Amino acid sequence: MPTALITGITGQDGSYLAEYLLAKGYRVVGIVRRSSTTPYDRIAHLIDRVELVSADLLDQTSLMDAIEDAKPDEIYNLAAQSFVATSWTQPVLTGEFTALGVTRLLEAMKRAAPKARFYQASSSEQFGMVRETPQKETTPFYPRSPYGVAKVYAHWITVNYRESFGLHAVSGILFNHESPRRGLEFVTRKVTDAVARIALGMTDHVELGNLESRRDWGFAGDYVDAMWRMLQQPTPDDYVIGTGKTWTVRELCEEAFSYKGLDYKAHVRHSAKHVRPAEVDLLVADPSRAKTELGWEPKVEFRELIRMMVDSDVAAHVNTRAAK
Ligand code: NAP
Ligand code: G4F
Repeated sequence: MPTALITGITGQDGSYLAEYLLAKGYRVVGIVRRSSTTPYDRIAHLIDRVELVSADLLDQTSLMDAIEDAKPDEIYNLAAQSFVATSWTQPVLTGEFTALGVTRLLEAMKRAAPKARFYQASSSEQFGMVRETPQKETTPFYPRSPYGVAKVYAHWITVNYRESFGLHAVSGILFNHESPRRGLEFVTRKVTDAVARIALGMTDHVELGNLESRRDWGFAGDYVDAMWRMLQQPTPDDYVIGTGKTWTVRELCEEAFSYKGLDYKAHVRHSAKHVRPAEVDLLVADPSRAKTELGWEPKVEFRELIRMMVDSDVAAHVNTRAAK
């Protein structure tokens, strides 16, 4: 039974990856950081089947201990300060978690499990002000936020440890991926949750920023399969993962509101509070290399994804009401 160590197991991707690897027969060890509460909502259904260890990307010793104890065959580094907007208000902390945290983890792996395979969660935010469209593995990076800058560092330190020390370390450059487990601050979930609350009469509007930016949105459940496939390759390399289609935030609103028979124009208000100091205007992947070499393709398309999220948010609010 192979062992996988997942940082960020309590996050959106970590929960889907843990499910996926358990179904493949892995022993799954997840790193959680100490908290006065136990915010394990996304993995509550898996809690008896995974092992949790306490460690933090800010703390070198705890990472060394976690790797020494777990003895992983595969390490998936999904932990990060992952919300782009927060990276302007907490730029130093974002750099510590999202950039230097990766060096700490690679250093721990080099010393405690040099034969393990390492996955780094790179991001399409690294393409930022895009140099070509669609974006592929060779497209130059031009990050537009402290988060994007931190991810570029994390990407290159992963390449560097591969080339310097022969570690089997790869980066998946993943475009936006969403699900009913997406954090409420990200725009897809913010919109689907608002549609649910408006449809149930709990509120009448939602405040958004820029409606014209374009994203390549896929389903998180499909993307964790790509992570695993990358680590099974005989030679470590980096891959772009996305759908190859792009939608504006405005089109996201149209789709989500019209699904419940609503007109987004009557419910979406502009708020300068949600406009970013620098924007990433257009992201769209060229995932052809992943298709050819990994045999990976997305299964859930945009409309199905948004409807799945609206349905889930409606059900959650109905259940909460019933429980009161
Ligand atoms: P997420 O839901 O925000 O989850 C982030 C995880 O990181 C949480 O489990 C969080 O733990 C953990 N974490 C944060 N700081 C930590 C620290 N100092 N030490 C240990 N754990 C820490 O993010 P996601 O959407 O699942 O994304 C997973 C990874 O993929 C992230 O690295 C993200 O930047 C990257 N990525 C995401 C997308 C996307 O569209 N989702 C696209 C490209 C790349 P707590 O629960 O304790 O907060
Ligand atoms: O949903 P978002 O916050 O995601 P963003 O910034 O694209 O980042 C996500 O995807 C990255 C991959 O490219 C990941 F690396 C990262 O960790 C994260 O998962 O914003 C999407 C777009 C932006 O253009 C933003 O300006 O939506 C626009 N937007 C407009 N109004 C808004 C809002 N975004 C948020 N979060 N909230 C708004 O009110």
